[in-house]
Amino acid sequence: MGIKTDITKLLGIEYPVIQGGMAWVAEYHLAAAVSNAGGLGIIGAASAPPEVVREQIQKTREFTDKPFGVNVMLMNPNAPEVAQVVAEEGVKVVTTGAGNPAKFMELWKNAGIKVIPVVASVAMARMMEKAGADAVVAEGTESGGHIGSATTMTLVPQVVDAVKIPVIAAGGIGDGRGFAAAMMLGAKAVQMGTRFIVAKESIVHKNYKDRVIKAKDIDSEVTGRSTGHPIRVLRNKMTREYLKMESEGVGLEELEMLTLGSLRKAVMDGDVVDGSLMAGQIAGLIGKEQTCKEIIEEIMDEAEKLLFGK
Ligand code: TUI
Repeated sequence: MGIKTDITKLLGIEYPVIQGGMAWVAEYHLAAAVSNAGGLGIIGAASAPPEVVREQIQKTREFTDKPFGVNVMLMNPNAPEVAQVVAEEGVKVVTTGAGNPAKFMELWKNAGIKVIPVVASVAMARMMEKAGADAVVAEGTESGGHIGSATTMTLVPQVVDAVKIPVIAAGGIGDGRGFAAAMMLGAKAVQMGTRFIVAKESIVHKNYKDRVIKAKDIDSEVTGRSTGHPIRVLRNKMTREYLKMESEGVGLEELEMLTLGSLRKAVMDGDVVDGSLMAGQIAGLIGKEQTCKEIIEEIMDEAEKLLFGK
């Protein structure tokens, strides 16, 4: 049966589990697999050119007839064109990250799209509700990639109290216990990224998956705090060099040279030495590769036992 919430109803999905819009990782194989498993698969547009995003949407449709979404990364200079493609293609759901999507809200609402901004603060959640968002993802600093500063434990209940629209919890959730805890904080669904990096259907290079699987609780590091773009990644040679340069006050441009293309290197080439291994703090809990169906069903079974004593 599964747990039905305002979010399963809003999105027409079976389980209240949404996949994170991870750059390079969240492409059509993963998105279609998550949607086919009853969650909401997401294509991460990241820095991809608009026509590549269109192709990804069309590919996803070949592999699933279930709802799926696109994450629009707002720091991408191409975001306006990507926003347009998403509207033209009649995508059902958009999530956004790393910025304020207010300027695209009218375009998306007119196209009948459900808009779910990812926020890292109560103020941004309130602003998004006013702008017409259908729900928000409250993402804690435990997450991988670009992060805010509040923890999931503190952010989620404060956002729940501040807005009337449904809240989706993200950051540090990787199993049924995390799911159940999110429900206790008032969330109506969870968004997970790190656990889906190691999905069988994820195209991420084996070396990267192995680093996630072997990661311990304190193996992540935050680079870029001094640049205003903090990014959580697993520790390696790249992070050691980056953090050293940051502490020496090296400029933004030189730092960006170090990370430029480094996520692609990690995901596609399996370069776990110089690559950027974005992952959340929950990586330490994740122990094996499983299909998206196995991941979602395991989490839902565990959560139902905890929440309803089944
Ligand atoms: O967006 C994410 N996670 C990401 S995006 C990404 S790609 C990237 N690469 C290099 C530099 C920057 C990004 C990797 N991981 N998560 C959602 C998220 N959004 N976390 C925090 C925020 C956020 C931050 C500020 C949302 C809104 C916001 O508003 C600022 C403003 O006022 O515009």
